[in-house]
Amino acid sequence: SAAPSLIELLRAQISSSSELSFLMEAHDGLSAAIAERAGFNGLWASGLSIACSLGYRDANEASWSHLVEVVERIVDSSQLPVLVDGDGGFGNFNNARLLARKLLQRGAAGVALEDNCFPKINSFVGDRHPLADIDEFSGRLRAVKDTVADDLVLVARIEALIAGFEMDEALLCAHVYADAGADAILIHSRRSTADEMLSFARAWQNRLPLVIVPTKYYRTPISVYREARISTVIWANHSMRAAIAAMRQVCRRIIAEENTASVEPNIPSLDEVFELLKYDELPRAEALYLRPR
Ligand code: SPV
Ligand code: MG
Repeated sequence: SAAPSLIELLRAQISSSSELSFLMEAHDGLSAAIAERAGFNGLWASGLSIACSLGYRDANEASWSHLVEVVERIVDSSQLPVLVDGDGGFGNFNNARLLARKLLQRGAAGVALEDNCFPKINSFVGDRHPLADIDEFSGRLRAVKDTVADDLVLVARIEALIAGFEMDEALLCAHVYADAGADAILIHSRRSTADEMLSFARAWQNRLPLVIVPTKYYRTPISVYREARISTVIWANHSMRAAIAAMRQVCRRIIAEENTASVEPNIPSLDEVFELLKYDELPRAEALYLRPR
């Protein structure tokens, strides 16, 4: 039988609550290739990390078309399924379904939509986060579902706990979004412990698979998520943050030493760069296609 498609791979990862899956952040083709080589089985096209790599703030400063362009590079640079951070869908139901259709055309395997208003701001910035009306947001989900059907995994992301609402509100949203056709629920929390997320998981009882983003509660051992039957963990921004640290270090050294001799042993050689991006394929293709017949 044919190899499973990227959408089938992502659906299998997200829908299994018996095996925990991991999605690694990618923000460009290079970070996607590195995550794949490291052994990850799926990618998270992070809005924060993509914005950051472009020099934008995670506040819908990059347009939907810009996001789609970056996603194409991420999809092209690995063989992995890509779950795209679609923010709130860049507007109302119409913008959301347009985004989903474009992401599908560019080879994404899934999209996560969050229940906030345009323009959004990153969940960890400030403390006032206006939420979308629950019915209006459900309309966005239904419009996406009617547009892409089962060709894209649809993750509904709940920002109620981020916005300071009680657990009951978050659960109500999750049930309404499940009814609207979501394939999985992403429950977001800004707490430094997993307690809030775990009490949601207990009450939710896996009506749909749960996706989590333990950026702030990173001290929690992974066994806790397995016991709670979480389906998917997203490492949302760590390659981007690692790149900042590495680039800072190399810049500081070069400016101080006016020479690159001491940084050279600590950075990948150009040959490693060429290997990562498969330059060796080119002479093989040349032998096939440049040779006179
Ligand atoms: C992202 O990676 O852009 C996310 C996760 O949406 S968070 O930054 O936690 O909102
Ligand atoms: Mg985001």
